[in-house]
Amino acid sequence: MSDIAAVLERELGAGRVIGPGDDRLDDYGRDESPALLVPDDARHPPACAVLCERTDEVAAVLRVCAERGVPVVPRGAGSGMTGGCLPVAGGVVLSTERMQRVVEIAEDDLVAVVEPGVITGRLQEAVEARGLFYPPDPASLDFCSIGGNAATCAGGPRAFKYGVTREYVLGLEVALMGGEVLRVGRRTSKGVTGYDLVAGFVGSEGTFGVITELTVKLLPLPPGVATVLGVFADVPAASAAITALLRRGIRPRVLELADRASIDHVRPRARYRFPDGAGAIVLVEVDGDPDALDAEVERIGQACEGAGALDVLAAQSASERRALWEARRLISKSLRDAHRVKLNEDVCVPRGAITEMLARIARTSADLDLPIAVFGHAGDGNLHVNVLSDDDPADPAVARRLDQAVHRVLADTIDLRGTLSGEHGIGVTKRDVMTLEQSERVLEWQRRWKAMWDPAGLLNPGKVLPRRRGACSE
Ligand code: 2HG
Ligand code: ZN
Repeated sequence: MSDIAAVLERELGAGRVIGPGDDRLDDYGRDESPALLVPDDARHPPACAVLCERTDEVAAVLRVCAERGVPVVPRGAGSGMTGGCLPVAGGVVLSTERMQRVVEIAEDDLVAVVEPGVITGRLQEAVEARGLFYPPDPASLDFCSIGGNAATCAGGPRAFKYGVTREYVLGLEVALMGGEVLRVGRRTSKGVTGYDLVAGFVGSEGTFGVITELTVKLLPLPPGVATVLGVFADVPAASAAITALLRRGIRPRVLELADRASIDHVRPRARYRFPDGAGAIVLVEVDGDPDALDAEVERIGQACEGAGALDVLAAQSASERRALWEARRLISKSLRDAHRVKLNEDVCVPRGAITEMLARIARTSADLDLPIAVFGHAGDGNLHVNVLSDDDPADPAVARRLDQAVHRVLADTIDLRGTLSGEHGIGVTKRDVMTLEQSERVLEWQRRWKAMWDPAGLLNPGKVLPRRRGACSE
């Protein structure tokens, strides 16, 4: 066992440190990010992984590592898609996966207090059983954890109506490099006392501190939900339906889009039988008073039909709703299973620019002869652009084409006044393209912000901010 692993085992006790030689250690050097997007100099196995169970243990790890100058990489469930929890400089992976307690669900206060390892879907079930609602619903909700959601400010389909994780985190307990433990924020829904430190920690991808407890806002559970699927011949028709339904004053909680390539990948697996000629789908969900939902569904149907829908399906039962969601949630996995390479960008463009963005993506796909599947949260302009290939990425010509495709997607996003990541974060895979969007001065102020919390740069080093004078590979 390495030196640091032995020290931490003495500190935390037996069975809590996964050291070199243990088969499980490899898992702590991986997440869901595409290997091709992780820079070569950022691949390092961790020295060890530590399974913390309490705040004082997290603080102890941060103290011991700070004293010895060892990097620490916080990790939730490892479901991130941009390498935010990869140990790119080696060091200790600090896992909060065992911190799984729902400390409190306070019905009258409309808050829950939870440890960071609680699986998001389990929190939702626990509060829904009491008539309450925690809206953020990342696609990975069955296996991602709430601490990781807060660290990356995760989104999800329901963000269109309800907003992203940041809107639900009221207060945090965080442990800083060196071992100090702070409580920031509040338990009330409103509050403007001092600077908004919670907003800074949320989305900082574990580079400011390690979240050890969260106080999250809950809402009353909407009494009714209705789900509608519109199927169209192409993306422009689907976009026209989206515009039409928003102009009718409908405020769906979900407004999802998927293109032909995405549909073709889920078609063989989904229970819903997509009509031939399906070139785009729009998944719409509304919630609220059950008596009012039928009329809303009717208006959504009219908006879809007015835009030339090939089929409109309003789910009549919980099982039909599940079938529609299953088709949507299967897209990411189906693309991954079908191709040797799946490079997923997570760009966000102003909603009015979606059709233009998709047209540009189609040109990039044709010019570079690479299939590109696009799906995602159209209501927010958040598009998951997946560049696909079955060729060997070790072939320099293939690698160059893939790199060009990704850079064209990013450049078009910025050109259309969008942003590089809508919900997956920057991590390590997008770190060096930050300069496409943000000025050197803005990056410099962010470096100072990071240095305030972690002057020695030991907490999750190599993430979010590009190296000085960040290089873009094109
Ligand atoms: C989703 O919305 C996820 O399904 C995954 O954010 C996105 O695989 C992807 O590109
Ligand atoms: Zn998504």
